[in-house]
Amino acid sequence: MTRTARHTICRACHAQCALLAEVEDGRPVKLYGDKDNPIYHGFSCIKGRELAAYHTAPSRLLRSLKRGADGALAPIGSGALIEDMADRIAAIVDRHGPRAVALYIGTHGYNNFASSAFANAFMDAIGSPMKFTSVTIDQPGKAVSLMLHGPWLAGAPTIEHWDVLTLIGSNPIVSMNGGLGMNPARQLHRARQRGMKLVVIDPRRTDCAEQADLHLAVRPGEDAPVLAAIARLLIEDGACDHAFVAAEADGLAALRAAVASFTPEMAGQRAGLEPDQIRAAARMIGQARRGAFSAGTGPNMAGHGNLVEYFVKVLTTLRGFWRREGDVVANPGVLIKPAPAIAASPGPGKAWDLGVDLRVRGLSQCAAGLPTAGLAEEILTPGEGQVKALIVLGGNPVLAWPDQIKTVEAMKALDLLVCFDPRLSATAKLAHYVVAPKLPLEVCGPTALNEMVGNFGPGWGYHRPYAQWAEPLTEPPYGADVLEEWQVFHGLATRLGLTLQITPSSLLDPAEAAVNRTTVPPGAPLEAHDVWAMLLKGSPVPFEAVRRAEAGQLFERPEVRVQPKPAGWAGRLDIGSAPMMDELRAIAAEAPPAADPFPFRLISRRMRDVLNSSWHEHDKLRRQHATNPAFLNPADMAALGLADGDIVEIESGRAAIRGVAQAADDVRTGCVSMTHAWGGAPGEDDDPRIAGANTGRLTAVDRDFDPYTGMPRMSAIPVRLKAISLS
Ligand SMILES: Nc1nc2c(c(=O)[nH]1)N[C@H]1C(S)=C(S)[C@@H](COP(=O)(O)OP(=O)(O)OC[C@H]3O[C@@H](n4cnc5c(=O)[nH]c(N)nc54)[C@H](O)[C@@H]3O)O[C@H]1N2
Ligand SMILES: Nc1nc2c(c(=O)[nH]1)N[C@H]1C(S)=C(S)[C@@H](COP(=O)(O)OP(=O)(O)OC[C@H]3O[C@@H](n4cnc5c(=O)[nH]c(N)nc54)[C@H](O)[C@@H]3O)O[C@H]1N2
Ligand code: SF4
Ligand SMILES: [Mo]
Repeated sequence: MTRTARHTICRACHAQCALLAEVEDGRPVKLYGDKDNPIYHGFSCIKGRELAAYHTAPSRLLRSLKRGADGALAPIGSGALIEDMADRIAAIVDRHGPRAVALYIGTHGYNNFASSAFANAFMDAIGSPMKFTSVTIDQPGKAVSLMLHGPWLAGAPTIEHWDVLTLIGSNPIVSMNGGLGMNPARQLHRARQRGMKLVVIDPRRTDCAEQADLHLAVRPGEDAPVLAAIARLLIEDGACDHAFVAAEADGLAALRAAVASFTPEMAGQRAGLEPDQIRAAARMIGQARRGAFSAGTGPNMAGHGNLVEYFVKVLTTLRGFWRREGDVVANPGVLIKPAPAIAASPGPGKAWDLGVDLRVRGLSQCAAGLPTAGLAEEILTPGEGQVKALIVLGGNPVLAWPDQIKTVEAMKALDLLVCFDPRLSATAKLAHYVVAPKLPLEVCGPTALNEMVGNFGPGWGYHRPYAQWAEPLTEPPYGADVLEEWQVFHGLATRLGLTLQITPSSLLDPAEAAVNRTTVPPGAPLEAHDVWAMLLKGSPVPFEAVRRAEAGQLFERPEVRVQPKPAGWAGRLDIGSAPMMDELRAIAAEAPPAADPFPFRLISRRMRDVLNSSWHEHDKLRRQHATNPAFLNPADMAALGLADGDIVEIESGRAAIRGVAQAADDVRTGCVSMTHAWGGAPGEDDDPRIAGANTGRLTAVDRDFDPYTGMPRMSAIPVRLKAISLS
């Protein structure tokens, strides 16, 4: 037996870490972080190190499944699968029109861009606009607020230039969300050694909060008042960069008026903080020469997500923390072509009503996409345009969407549910077809996803011109009949005689991407490399060069400096957006809360060893937490008469779930901190000690929802608790 070491890319989450694999007889036997990698410096997490086992897990589907006349799922060969599915889709389009077919791309539909590109092209080819993704149940406020504020074309400086970082409900040391880049703990350590200050606003003392200079343990859902108070203090105390604001932004007067009532006392009262804590944060931010703000899923899901993300941008503008004329652009792009580096903004754009309307709750396509929180109702609402077929690509609606009760009802109401999933997920269990895909180490691909998310904000993606390419490291297990997702969509199109137009992922400008599409006629012979050449068309570094970067490397790029704003440029940022200022005024006008029948707040979180609904069955990773505990402050545990391992009933206005209580002194009192995407479907998961509990069941999509994204509260959910016993 010979053991060889090979480079590969972990594709278990968006971070795309560089791994070294020890391969024996064509099988990876050991995976670990590559300490020589210039970006990751040896970083990996347990999921990446266990990625090989993920490929050979007993739960993995090695063949696709079809539901037969007897109602049971049975294996089907990939050729027959494609023909069968294509005919079912065609019949639905013929009978109900193309809008009856919807696509939902979840977390694992992005890592291989070929999957999402072919899925979207297939939807275009059948003529359906009903393309949904998990982005609208994640942090949609990022895209919505970007349009309300306007993008700053030159972007933000990278971490080595920050004197202060403010994290609002995000824990990148565990989640790899934005803020700290790759190898987040190392980045934070180095930045702090250099003197960077860290402010964390989070009801939980997170891994990042442990290292913060200031931790504001905010009451869930009360971030907007705190940020408004910080904005007010910056403006009042002269820490606002008035020259930058005057030159580049409109709306200061409207902002000043809207934040006027948000004194540190008023915001502190709402948020359960000392006014001096808010003053201290404003001072730290106000004294920094440069810095950054990054918000995560917590506040995005806690009721005022757009407003919080809007304030992230407004505060950046008030402090002039953007990249300026003459600054070096640290990463001028390798796989993804960035916006032109000009010290200017094209100005705000439309954030909703972007062309496609849903038939429910007055929702429309927003800047983050079609509201996924409205899709279950689209399926359940009869009439012209009703969705009858759903293709789920790497997602798990039953466990991950808000309002689990309605979601399951919708999945069951479909004429056709297709799930691309390597295991029989809670959603796949309800499907008519389960398509078994190849897994990451069996396919080729680059680090394009992580470079792409570099556009989400500071501390996302790569802070250097880095890329890696991976060839397949291993074959699918013996006897498997699995395809890449793009091959299935190409097969469906071929069967239906449809031509696919493949849009490059490298070109973010829609007009430029459109003219660089590649036409794929039905039956065209295609290899994975041909597909990647289409997807990387127009990339700053040509595909052929990237393909040689199997170890992951920095690329020599001509230096790019931020260019001055061209004469006569009209676009300006907007820091006083009317709908955002109205939302803020409505918060200020809220009456103080009366006696609350639901006095606790259930708050979202991530756990290191699982990724949403994935990795729950993995033995090695289950050792720490077999399920998703209900983490509670010890004082609350005592008051409720709960001990570790006891069962607690968590009841909202919508439903009740049962959780396993666990004391955690990092959780603010009055909060239950619990991760999502566990449990089974309603009626299925009796014992939370075995299956966990589904927090999505506590929410209702048609109550307390955001008018633009349709998202109900998925964090800061009002609940009441009581100890119960399970017999
Ligand atoms: N209450 C509450 N709800 C939430 C959240 C929260 O914090 N609180 N978080 C929200 C967020 S941020 C998100 S992103 C969504 C997640 O929503 P989803 O993306 O819909 O959910 P996941 O559980 O990530 O589903 C991923 C599925 O992909 C499958 N899979 C794994 N590998 C592959 C592969 O290689 N190919 C294919 N085709 N499939 C694969 C997995 O088995 C799994 O079934 O949930 C949201 N829901
Ligand atoms: N290990 C691991 N990594 C993951 C995932 C995973 O499941 N496991 N999921 C991936 C996905 S899909 C995503 S979108 C990212 C998300 O990445 P992050 O947004 O960083 O996710 P979390 O670690 O849950 O951090 C959210 C924080 O918000 C806090 N919070 C909850 N409610 C509020 C509130 O009202 N206000 C404030 N200020 N804070 C609040 C929580 O206490 C928590 O610490 O992580 C990704 N990475
Ligand atoms: S952080 Fe994500 S990409 Fe990196 S090793 Fe863990 S799962 Fe893989
Ligand atoms: Mo997410």
